[in-house]
Amino acid sequence: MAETSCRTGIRLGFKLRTTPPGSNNYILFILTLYTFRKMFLIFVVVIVAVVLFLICSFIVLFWRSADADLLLLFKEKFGRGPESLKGQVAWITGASSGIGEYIAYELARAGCRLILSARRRDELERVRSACLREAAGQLTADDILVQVLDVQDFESHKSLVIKVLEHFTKIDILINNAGCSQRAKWMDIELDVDRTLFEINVLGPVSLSQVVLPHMMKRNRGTIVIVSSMVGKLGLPHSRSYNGTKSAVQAYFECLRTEVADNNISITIACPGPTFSNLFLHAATSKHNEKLGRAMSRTEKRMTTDLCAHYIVTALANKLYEVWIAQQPWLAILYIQQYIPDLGRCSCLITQSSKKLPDLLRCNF
Ligand SMILES: *[C@@H]1O[C@H](CO)[C@@H](O)[C@H](O)[C@H]1NC(C)=O
Ligand SMILES: CC(=O)N[C@H]1CO[C@H](CO)[C@@H](O)[C@@H]1O
Repeated sequence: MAETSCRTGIRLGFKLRTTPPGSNNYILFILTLYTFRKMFLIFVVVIVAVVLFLICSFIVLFWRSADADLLLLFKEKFGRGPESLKGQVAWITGASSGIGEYIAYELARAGCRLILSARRRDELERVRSACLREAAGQLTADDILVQVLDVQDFESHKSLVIKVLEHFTKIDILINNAGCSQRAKWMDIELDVDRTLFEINVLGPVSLSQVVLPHMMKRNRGTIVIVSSMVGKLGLPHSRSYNGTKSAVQAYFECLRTEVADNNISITIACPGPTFSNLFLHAATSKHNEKLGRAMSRTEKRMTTDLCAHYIVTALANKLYEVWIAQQPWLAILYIQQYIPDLGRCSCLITQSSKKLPDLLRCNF
């Protein structure tokens, strides 16, 4: 080996020494080209570095402010807007406050006719008046129906559907938004609390959807929305029944999706992270029939209710199946947990023992 390269060296040396005297220009040209090539390379490297830097900064800036999954963000920019739903009839449960109330405003602005449902009639009437204002003349009083409904009163659902159909003759969209959160230690929770939350968060939406679906199937169109939660995707301390029910409701409607796709019926499951609402006022604790009764403080790091509602309506307009709506770092945690489950679960952010991020942990969903 060594011998060969040595001989090559001698051969090269010989060649150089035997260059004819008249070829100085030629050598100069090669040298210039060589120098130029070096500069050219440097130039290319600098340009590539600058472009990479710009791309990376853009990604970092974009990612830091991202507050929904990437497909939803894309559709929000380039997909169909809420106005594409104009004229459709949408039924919203839990419409008297929080995310449900703001979904109603978003749909009213889009020109949808609405059925507002919850248990408190006076609150529904307030939302109805606000919807008529938001609609800015697109809707008349007849276009918004207030329908008192208790999701746990399964027996009543069928007759309510008949009443709604008498008024509007069709239901295009059913938004199962009513739900109940929780704050209690796993070990302290009474089984009755699990039962109640299962009825409100799972069986309620299942029962109502089951009586609306025959109508949708007959028309060969329709959309069912489930307002789930980020905890349907990952566990949080102190919310066993809530986490369990949100996880369950997603599975129930995933099964439905597989059965009704041929009927042109789409399912949208929205998983919001921390969002401003009255969730904690009525949230469950460990005791049966006890309410947490806590208001959210304005200083908490949460998404505004109207932005969350806007994303949910965008997801529905674009027929997206599952969307995540959460600010950082929750969005990043969701991505990590979804794609690298073990890394996601060892992240200190979502274990109770984390002392470093107390503010984040005070957040609930
Ligand atoms: C499916 O439903 C959409 C409305 O959600 C409608 O525009 C479309 O025409 C329907 N397609 C068929 C094949 O019925
Ligand atoms: C604490 C807990 O039960 N977390 C679960 C919440 O639901 C998801 C399923 O979507 C599970 O993966 C979590 O373990």
